[in-house]
Amino acid sequence: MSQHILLRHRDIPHLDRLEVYQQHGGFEAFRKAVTSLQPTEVIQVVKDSGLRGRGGAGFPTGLKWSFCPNTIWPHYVVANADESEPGTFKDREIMESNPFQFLEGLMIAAFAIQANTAYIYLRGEYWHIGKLLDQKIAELEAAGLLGEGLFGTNYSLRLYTHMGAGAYICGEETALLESLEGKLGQPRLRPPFPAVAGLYARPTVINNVETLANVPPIIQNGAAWYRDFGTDKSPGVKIFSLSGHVNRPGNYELPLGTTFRELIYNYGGGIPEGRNIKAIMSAGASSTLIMADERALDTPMDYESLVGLGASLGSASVIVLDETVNMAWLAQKTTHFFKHESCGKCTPCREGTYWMTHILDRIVAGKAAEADVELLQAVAGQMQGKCLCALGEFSILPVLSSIQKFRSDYLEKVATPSLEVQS
Ligand code: L3W
Repeated sequence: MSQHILLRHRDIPHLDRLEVYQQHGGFEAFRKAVTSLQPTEVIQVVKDSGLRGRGGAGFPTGLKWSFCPNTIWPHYVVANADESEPGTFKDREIMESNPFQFLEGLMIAAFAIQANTAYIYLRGEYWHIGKLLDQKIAELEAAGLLGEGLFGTNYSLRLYTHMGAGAYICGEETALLESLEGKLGQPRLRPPFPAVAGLYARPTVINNVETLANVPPIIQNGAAWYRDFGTDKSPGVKIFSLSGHVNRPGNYELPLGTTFRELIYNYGGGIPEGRNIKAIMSAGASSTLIMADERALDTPMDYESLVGLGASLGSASVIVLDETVNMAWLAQKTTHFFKHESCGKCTPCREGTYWMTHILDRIVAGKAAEADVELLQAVAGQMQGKCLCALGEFSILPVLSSIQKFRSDYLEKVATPSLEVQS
């Protein structure tokens, strides 16, 4: 897009400086919300805009905010900045280069649910961003945009950053809350959802960084303006993190509903050395592999259309795989990742990722029999629907889809059709 809504720093130099951000309308939306709108009105605008969660699940943002009961206090907002999905690197760019837009969105969310305290939970590897945000928060306090009695009203707000320790599972919202409370980062059973019993068992809204960065322009320009972008059911813009076998990897802010073909060939410059595309992962490692045929390439990337391919948009980390990739090898890589990141709390995920890794290691090493492919499929199938959180459920997606769609890649690796070679 020629003019960005989220990656505005690409159009406006030094947007990470408070005075520059304010010269370009910064914090007018927050001021407008606090001084002239009721919290319920803010929630209604966000609901009307159709904004959906950009962290993976696509849950309607305004609806999530409206779930916080007004009978239990205090309320909290937590920004999920634990960006850990392989192939996802969009929140990093927002926080590094357009930090005030994200912070303003967080502040508006806090006002909307009348929270006086909000936290930013960052993955451990983003320590430099934690320091940067601490500086920006101090600048906002000095400028009177954060603190007590904002704009002469009785609304007060404080922001705090909190560093994780580099565990993927802490991107799962309830594991994040456990970690933020100082406990081991392991998921809680839901329900209750955090909107009712979250941080310290109080109503808590947890939103991804990109979701929050959408909020100031929505409040400033209105819900109808936002709906001019994207599709009817998936309005707005999305940052697609494009990586893998493309000539120009990177973050691309595009309307939801842009096709894979446009992203990969027009923006990403196509596949290196003119090779053929073989598969696409649309949601990082947590993806069902999409066979990159003509139909798939012309599929709009939004929350609805990918379902037709048996896949999902997730956080829109689009990984492109060309014809040189063996999909059994790919499944081995993703499974090793999930095994390493499994928190161990639930047995299906802890044991399942362990055994899938072993079988895949054998297959990729050429030491397996064809029956091992069936065994792998059976292990993955036994995990399905039985894990405590999405991590375990997602770990089987590349495995099952690669067996289903790229079985010949497995057969290429299978040394002998005899079970005797199993170790
Ligand atoms: C109240 C109900 N709240 C659902 C809320 C829920 C959550 C959101 C989505 O994430 C994806 C996956 C991962 N009352 C509610 C309700 N909610 N029903 O809506 O919930 P759900 O269950 O559809 O998805 P999920 O399991 O929370 C699955 C990705 O999210 N994920 C997130 C990672 C995000 C980051 C990040 O933002 N930096 O790391 C991890 O599992 O990939 O696509 O808020 O509470 N009846």
